[in-house]
Formats: sequence, C-alpha cells, structure tokens
Amino acid sequence: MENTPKNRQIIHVDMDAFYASVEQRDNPELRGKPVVVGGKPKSRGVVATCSYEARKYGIRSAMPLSEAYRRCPHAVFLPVDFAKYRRVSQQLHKIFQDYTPLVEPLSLDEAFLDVTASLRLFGSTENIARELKKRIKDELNLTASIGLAPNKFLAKIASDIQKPDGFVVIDEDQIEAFLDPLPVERIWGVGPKTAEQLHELNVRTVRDLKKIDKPTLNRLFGQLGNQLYYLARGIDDRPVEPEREAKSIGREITFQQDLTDPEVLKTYLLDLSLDVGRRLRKAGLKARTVTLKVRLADFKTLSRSRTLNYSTDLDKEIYKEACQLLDELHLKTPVRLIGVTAHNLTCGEIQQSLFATEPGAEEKITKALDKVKERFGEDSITLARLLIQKNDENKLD
Ligand code: TTP
Ligand code: MG
Repeated sequence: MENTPKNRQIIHVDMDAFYASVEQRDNPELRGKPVVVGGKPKSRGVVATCSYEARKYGIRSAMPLSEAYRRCPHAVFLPVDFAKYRRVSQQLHKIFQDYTPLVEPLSLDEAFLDVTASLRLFGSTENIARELKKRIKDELNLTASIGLAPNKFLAKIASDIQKPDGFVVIDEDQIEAFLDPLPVERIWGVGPKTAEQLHELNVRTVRDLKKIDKPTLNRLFGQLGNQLYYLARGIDDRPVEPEREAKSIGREITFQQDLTDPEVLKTYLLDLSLDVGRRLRKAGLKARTVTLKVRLADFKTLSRSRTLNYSTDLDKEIYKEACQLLDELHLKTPVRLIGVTAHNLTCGEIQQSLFATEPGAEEKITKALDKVKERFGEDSITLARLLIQKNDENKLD
C-alpha cells in the first residue's frame, strides 16, 4: 500500500466516556456520579454513553434507557447535546493538527495520528503522546486514552486496553508479547460468528490463531483469512487517511459456503445492521437510505435501496429495511456475499420522530433483548439473532 513507510509512528486517541465526561465537566455536581446520556429514563430510546460510575451497574451504550433506569434508578439521566459535543470535538481536532496534518478522525471522540514525520520537531512519539494527553486535560479538562504503536491496528487496541486515562506504548519488539495472550475477538474483523468458528477449532487467543497456516485460514474464512493471518502477527499496512468524510457506512460479509436459507441470511443481516448502527451512532450520524447488496453464487451482484421518510441510527430499523429488501428479491440462487450500507447521512442533532411511524416497535425490541439477557446473561445482545431465528414471536418486524 502507498504511504506506508517502515517504522511508522501511529497514535490512536479515544476520549473516555466522551458525552458523559463533557457533561460532568460542565456541571461539577455530576462528578463522581453515575451519569447516563441518552434521554429521560422512562422515554423510549437507548443509552448513547454513560460515565464510568454508571458502568459499574452494567449500563452500556445502546442499552434501552428503561433498562439503564432499572439497573441504576439514582443515576442522572441527560439528553444528548450533539452541538456541544461537536464543539468539543473540533477543539480536540485543533490540538491534533498542531502535531501532524495526518489526522484521520473515526468519530467525534476518536482519531488516528501519523506522527512519523513530526519526530524531528517534537523529539519522540512518546513526547507527542504525553503532550497530547496533557493539553487535552489542561485545555479541555477531559481525559483521553492513548495508544502508540507502529500501525493503526495495534495503536487502537493499545488505546483501549487501559481505559480510562490510559497510556500504552507498543514498541516493535513488544508486539508479539502484547498480542499473543489477547482473545481472538480483539482482532479486527472477528465478529461473533467468526469467533464461534474459531472457538470450535480451539482457537481462543491470538497465540492459538498463529498456529493455523495461511492456506487453511484462506480456505476457512476466504478474504478474511488473510486479514486474520497478518493482524495476528501485528502486521497492518493501512495508511492514516486524513479528513476522511463518511458518505456512507457499511459492512459486508463473504460466506465460506454459499447460503440459501433466508432465515440464516437474516441472522447475518442482524450482525451487519448492529455494526452499521453502532458506527452511525458513534459518528453522531443518522441515515435515510439503507442499501442491501447481495452477490450470488454466479457472481452476479444485486443492489437494492430504500429511502425512509425519516433518518435513523437504530440497528433494528436498519435490520428491518435490509430484511424487507431481501424478501423482495425472492432469491432462488445461493448467495456468496451479503452487505448492508447506510447512506444519505445527516448529523444526529436533527430531531426525528423515530417511532412516530411505528408505534410499539421500541417495546418489542426491548422485550426481545430483555428475554435474551435473561436467558444468556448480560453481554449477549448479539445472541439476539439466535433467539430471533428460533422464536418467531421475538421477530423484530
Ligand atoms: P465510544 O468511544 O465508543 O464510548 P465513550 O467515549 O463514551 O466511552 P469509552 O471510549 O471510554 O469506552 O463512543 C464515543 C461517543 O459516541 C460516546 O460518548 C457516545 C457516542 N456513542 C453513541 O451515541 N452510541 C453508541 O452506541 C456508541 C458506541 C457511542
Ligand atoms: Mg471514547
């Protein structure tokens, strides 16, 4: 790949509990307390984020607010103030620009910086990273977690591993020791399905994964196999791409074996929709158009879109549209690839009556998710697809 010289120095910055920290900063009474950002506790809708104090009660992003309230009734519930977070995000990016023009924002609170060429000016990468952290604290009165590594993949894991207020440096000679003990789920591209398949092969850690050779990984996982092979060895040549502006957010998956059963295809659509929804919400964006892409066994590719009369960032809305588009294709041929993309993006603060067109939808999903959690425990939201597949009454549509 171009622009990927050796010995790169990549910094990944991710703010801690971003929206909630901004609210705690601006109202000292909220400091040290469980704070949930997303809306009124009894309103429909989901948690955008919550303070680390609230996370002790098991509250997480994308959880229904009603459930957050059940878990911690004394938490302070606040509405989402996008305009405010966007202003803070701009200040943050101004700080980044003082160190390098090679800044790739991933969302309001997260960015990659390639500081390879900045070293002569600032000394070491570690200096830059420490200075960044200090300026974020002094000038914005917020904390960030920072990862520093020779590539994007490692820098992103590094920033996440010591949250909050983390600072993790991975040198070339520490890559193996750092990666080997991590669970395979940490590798980019390993979602619940792939993880399940890897577990069946007795692969739980990156160290285990490295024991599988490249041809086998290719045979088992197609294109993803290559990615797994290289990332497990800490190799990632993707360049930092400055000012990447999202025109669409999408994800697709190529199957190892062509699939025909529409219900199985829909379980994949749910996985993909969960991912697209999460990335939309993180970027503070909503989409009006959902596109379904299907590649058939004979490589013919079909693409179908639907534009809604409102904008959404909700997994279940994206999933519902994708399923309808799939049904309308009346497929008779096996499918080798399926993908979901959200287009026509707008900033999140525009008010939409998400549920006005669909009374009761929110309750349905809340109930379905609650049932899943009762049966499978807390971190099992993605298991919802299994339940949906098995149990008709929990269908989201
Ligand atoms: P994250 O960086 O994922 O979360 P965070 O900064 O709140 O917490 P931490 O990084 O310490 O784990 O997302 C950044 C912001 O994006 C978050 O503050 C709120 C928003 N967001 C949503 O609105 N919905 C979501 O589902 C997610 C994941 C994030
Ligand atoms: Mg964050």
